[in-house]
Amino acid sequence: QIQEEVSQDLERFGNRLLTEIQPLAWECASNPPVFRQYDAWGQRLDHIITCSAWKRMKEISAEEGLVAEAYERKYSNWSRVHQAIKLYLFSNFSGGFNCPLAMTDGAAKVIESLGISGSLKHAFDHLTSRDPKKFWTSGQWMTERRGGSDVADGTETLAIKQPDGTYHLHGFKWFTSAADSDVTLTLARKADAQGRVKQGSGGLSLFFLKVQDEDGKLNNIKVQRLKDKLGTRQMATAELWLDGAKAELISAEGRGVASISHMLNITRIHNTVGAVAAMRRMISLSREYALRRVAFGKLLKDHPLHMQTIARMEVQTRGAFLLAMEVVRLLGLVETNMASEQDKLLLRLLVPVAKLYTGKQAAAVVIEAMESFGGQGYMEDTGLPVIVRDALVLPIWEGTTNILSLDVLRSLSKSQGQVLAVFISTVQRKLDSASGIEKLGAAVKLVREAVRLVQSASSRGAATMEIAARDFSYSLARIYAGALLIEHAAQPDSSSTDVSAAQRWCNQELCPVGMELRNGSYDAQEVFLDSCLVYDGSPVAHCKL
Ligand code: UCC
Repeated sequence: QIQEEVSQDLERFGNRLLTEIQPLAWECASNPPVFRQYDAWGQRLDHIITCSAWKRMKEISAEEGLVAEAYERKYSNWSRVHQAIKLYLFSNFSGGFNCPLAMTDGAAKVIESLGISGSLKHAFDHLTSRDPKKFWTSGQWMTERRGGSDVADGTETLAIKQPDGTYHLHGFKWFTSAADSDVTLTLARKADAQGRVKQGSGGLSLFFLKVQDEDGKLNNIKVQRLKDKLGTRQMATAELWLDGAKAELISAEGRGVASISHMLNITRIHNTVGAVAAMRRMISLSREYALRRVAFGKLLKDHPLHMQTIARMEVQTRGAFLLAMEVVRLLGLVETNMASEQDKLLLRLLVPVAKLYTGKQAAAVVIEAMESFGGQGYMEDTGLPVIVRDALVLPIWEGTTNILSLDVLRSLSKSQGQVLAVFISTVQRKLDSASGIEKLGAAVKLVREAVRLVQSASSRGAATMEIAARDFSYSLARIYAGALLIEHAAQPDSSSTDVSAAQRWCNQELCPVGMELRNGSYDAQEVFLDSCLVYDGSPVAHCKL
């Protein structure tokens, strides 16, 4: 019953994407936002002007419940999967509107995690509304000049308490994406009566603010300029001065990072879904092209080397898709109180793993797929460069690969290794589902060996683990996706291509951290050599120069 209802909704949405939404996406790409700082008479305006198609995307997002779906929970724990599939379909046709949706979902999640009360109830209702007139989007103003990664030390914005209990924020936000949003969450340091602030993570609190008042006047915010970005140009990212912006403290004092991490985890999941969507879209186009394009006397599809190239991308995309959906499945369980403690731990680990791995995969796959069109792939009027540019932000936005690798280690140390224990037992269970299936035997063996290696790697000291963090995280991603592909291929109704995808995935190096440990890559001498290689000599000598 549910499956039928959801399938019908997805089919209807798919048709809407092709007929109504795709042309809007083109319009968004051709009419990026414009910043008008002054009027003809030199009066400050600070208007970010967006095109009508962008505004329509907001209405459509509400109508389709692209955020609401996750909070109405009509399908209980499966609502998140339904939402994720709709976002997966929407992503490449959204004209960049998937970015504000990610942050809006994240803001709703933060409010839900804090308990939906008082004025936040009002905001939550708007953020999760299906009514286009009522629907609000949210920003996430976290990055300041001193750091997008090192938020704890990089945040300088001050919050000064007012007699009415609200705060005035003063500071400069360096990247504020979807700057035309209705509301935002932001971090700031609360000043005491003497104007002193606490430095570091413990000095940061989380604030909620409306970007404009009822008359459309900015909330003591000045727009310095719009960012000139490589991609996501349909969406306004701005530099903003907060010059006494009125805000509400919504977290416990000093718990800003922990509170906003709920938002980060949601936006990282959106990032993962967007990464898989970009890969799938490029492969679909590439596959179509191979059916039509003739070279050297035959269609591209009849050139084995060309098919091998696309097949390799296909295997990557299938692994990424299952990883993304597994994360979403776990999120759905946690949000409906149906998750075990193990599910919660697994989700904590897999969010950064999936985000960092699929972001890198997407960047590689979209470039490879662009190449499969030859010179045409490089031409703007094919629309392909937009997909490529937009995908290149995926490894950067919401935490770079190395920062997320460190987050993987954070999840390990905070849980005293429990996340890894659950990871391993879950992988083993998935592999067990394929026991006795001969054609999957070799793949199962390879994953089991990789699990043994990654477990042994995890027992290294903190200093080694920090240097190994990226390889360790890649190993987790490859092992988990391998187990998912095997589990999928072990289903009674699986196809031969499901089996082949599992086999091929597992034939890659599944545990790079084990390999690099054998190579001694994390030894002190190698680490010193890294710097020497980077600076072509001793790093000390370089400094003297
Ligand atoms: O700048 C950016 C934009 C670039 C491009 C923009 C244009 C294009 C846009 C296109 C859109 C499509 S993006 C940059 C975004 N920045 C980030 O994502 C932040 C990256 N940095 C981190 O994630 C760091 O790891 C921090 C900020 C979380 C580290 O902060 P701390 O304060 O040093 O970390 P702590 O002390 O380890 O954690 C503080 C608390 C702890 O909880 P308690 O106190 O209870 O022990 C942690 O367990 O926060 C908790 N925590 C988390 N909990 C930290 N991270 C998490 C987490 N992921 N999940 C749960």
